Amino acid sequence: MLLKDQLAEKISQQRTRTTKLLKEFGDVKIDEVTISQVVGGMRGIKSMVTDISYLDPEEGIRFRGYTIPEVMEKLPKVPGGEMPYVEGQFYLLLTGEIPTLEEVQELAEELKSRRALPEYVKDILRAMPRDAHPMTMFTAGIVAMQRESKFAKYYNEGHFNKNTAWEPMLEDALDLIAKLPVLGAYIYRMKYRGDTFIPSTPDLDLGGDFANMMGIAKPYDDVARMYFILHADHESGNVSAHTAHLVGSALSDVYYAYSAAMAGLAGPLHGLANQEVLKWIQELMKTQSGGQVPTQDELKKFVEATLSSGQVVPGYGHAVLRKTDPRYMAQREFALAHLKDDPIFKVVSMLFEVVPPILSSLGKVKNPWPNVDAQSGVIQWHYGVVEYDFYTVLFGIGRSLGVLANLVWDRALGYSIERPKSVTTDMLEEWAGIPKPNHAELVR
Ligand code: CMX
Repeated sequence: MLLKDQLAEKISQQRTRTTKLLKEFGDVKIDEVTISQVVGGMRGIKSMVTDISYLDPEEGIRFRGYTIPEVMEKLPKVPGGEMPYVEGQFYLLLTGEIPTLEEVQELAEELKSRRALPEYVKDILRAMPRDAHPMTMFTAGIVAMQRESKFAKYYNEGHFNKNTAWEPMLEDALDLIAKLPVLGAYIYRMKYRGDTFIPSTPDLDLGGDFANMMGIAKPYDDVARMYFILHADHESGNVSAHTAHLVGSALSDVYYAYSAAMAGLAGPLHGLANQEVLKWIQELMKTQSGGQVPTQDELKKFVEATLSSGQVVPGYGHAVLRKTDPRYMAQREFALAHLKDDPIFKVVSMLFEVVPPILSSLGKVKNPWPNVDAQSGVIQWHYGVVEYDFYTVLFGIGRSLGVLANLVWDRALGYSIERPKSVTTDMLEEWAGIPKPNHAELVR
């Protein structure tokens, strides 16, 4: 496989760099940690390494050094489509090289041969209550397939070796990336389309086949490709990527690690925000303007009511980014070209003007600008995916590209089991110089 040959070469170069850093420069200090970082979700602490993507707070994400517009321009395009091959994004994330059309097509063929979803996964999904959240089904489907893990088999048969562990990890990553769109579409058609599963079509690429299995006509194939490419990775510290890295560090395989990551993605402050945005916009249109596009004043009133009830404005803000998310802008560009008259898109555009000044005026929000989730739901809605609790599954299919590339590299470079140290509140107070309260003060 061209991908595997290129990856093997890169791994041997990268191992030399990592070994040198550890052996010769292991004592070099790179950061200091404050109490607010320790108590406040480890924000900004530099404690993980990945070369797959880097999130600059001012510029946004770069995949292997390329900005989103560069990735969209340079990756080989699917014949007849506007968007690149999703497979090309995985090739880039894994090897750091923009693949040729031949390299992408070889990988696409490889993935096609791994698409089949085991029958027992379908049985498990069918045994679940139909009103279970699609992310619950998606997570369960992934963990159920753990018995297929080639890495677990390799480990259990006593073959574990730090030099070769990445190879069965790559096998698992390829299997899972190929199966996730089938799993997602199966859940969608079972839950929302009267159990009418559409089988995979072997001559279609990953994005095209997903659109086909969802039963949605063009240009939804390009929507799927764009969506999966944009959601592929956001460096390693976000909840889903970090969870997979943590679980994988115990030498758990891809199925365990990625199902755990999906449980994190299902949180309202992370991947669930895209469904929250659509729900919130529809509530806005229903309560403020009788289902029509609201005026700026009606919109402002709703934003303020959201904030005063103690809720966050979904789709706005970010833990690292400090500007408008370039993934928002890439989707906005697509929406302007394909659905600019859609009433929900009009509301999304109005929110882009109205929300940032309101959030800024609170004085505490570090980033008042929209993130990826503020834009993605409306595009799905426009093409008929109106069941918004499904949107996080779409995010989860895309996120596998970066997270699983990282897991392969984690094993290639033999990263250690993750085990940060915790401290007690007493210790923090002592380091802060706070005198210990006496017993009388404590009971007062
Ligand atoms: N609406 C209202 N208040 C917000 C806000 C928003 N969109 N974003 C941040 N704030 C508030 C925080 O709740 C926090 O308030 P308290 O001090 O009272 O707790 C304060 O501003 C400071 O927060 P921050 O440092 O700017 O942001 P955090 O790193 O704590 O949180 C995030 C980041 C994404 C969880 C937060 O901005 C948020 O809840 N946004 C809405 C949900 C959302 O869109 N999530 C998707 C994130 C995208 C992704 O997963 O990639």
